[in-house]
Amino acid sequence: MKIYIDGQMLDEKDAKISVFDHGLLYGDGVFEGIRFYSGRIFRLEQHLVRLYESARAIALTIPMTIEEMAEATLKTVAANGLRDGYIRLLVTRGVGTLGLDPDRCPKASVIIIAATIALYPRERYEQGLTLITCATRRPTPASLSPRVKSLNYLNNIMAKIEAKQAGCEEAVMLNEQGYVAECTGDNIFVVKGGKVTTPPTYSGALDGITRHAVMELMAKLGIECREEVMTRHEIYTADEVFLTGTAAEVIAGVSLDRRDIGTGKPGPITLRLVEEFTKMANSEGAPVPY
Ligand code: PXG
Repeated sequence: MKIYIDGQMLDEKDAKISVFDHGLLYGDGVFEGIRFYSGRIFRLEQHLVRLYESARAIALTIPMTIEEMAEATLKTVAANGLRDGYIRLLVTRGVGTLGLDPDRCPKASVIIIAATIALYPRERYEQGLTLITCATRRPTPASLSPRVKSLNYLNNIMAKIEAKQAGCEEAVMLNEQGYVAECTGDNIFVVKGGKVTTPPTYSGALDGITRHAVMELMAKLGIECREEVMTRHEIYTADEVFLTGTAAEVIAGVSLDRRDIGTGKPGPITLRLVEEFTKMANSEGAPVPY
């Protein structure tokens, strides 16, 4: 595997970062997870815009332009000869001293990994995921905005641990007020009476790229979708629930807190969107220069 670090394409065994990198010492940095399908990177520009916005929000200067970043990302995929897979792109604050001060880190580091990912086994896409509500809340925007895709994912990891300890696959995370925000690495959608709702970003949801793509698909298919503040009640009483995320793609949620959602099986709107998303993902994107 070839990994991009700060302008160099390195073998996996040589792809190392300093123990003084503030990305490691403090989780000081931002990242993206991006998929590519059939030799094209899906929504590359949207991912990079979000990356640069996350960086801007934490006052981190990325030492290359967005165009240079796009080129480096495409080249990393090409160098690995992969046609379908997953990119992890990180920008860390860089090497600094043992102290919080980011001004002691003269240059941010850029790391690009192109690999493959399988979050869930195939049968989960047919049977759906079991969900629990976790006690860990989405952080309030009064601390770090939940819109920043930062290298500190401990909150989400704590939520994932809760889900797994409860014997479930995913956790529904509420915000401080108790409204539904999202899952640990996915946005959430609820279907009722043929209409779809999803929490707005101000409920604590990340502005997901897959969320946007699926909303576009629904508009095209004539399925009404609205952003609405919601509680767990809407999930308990839904006909269908589905999650969207780069890694998970589109996947059904079939129970919450051991209560079946609808029939307890993936519903027709979810299955239709899974199918349409696969088509969309395989028919657009920035071509990789192999
Ligand atoms: N919410 C959160 C908190 C996320 O981290 C999404 C929603 C979905 O957004 P996109 O743009 O990917 O549609 C994410 C995505 C994983 C994993 O293993 C997922 C994410 C990051 C790291 C790992 O599922 N981010």
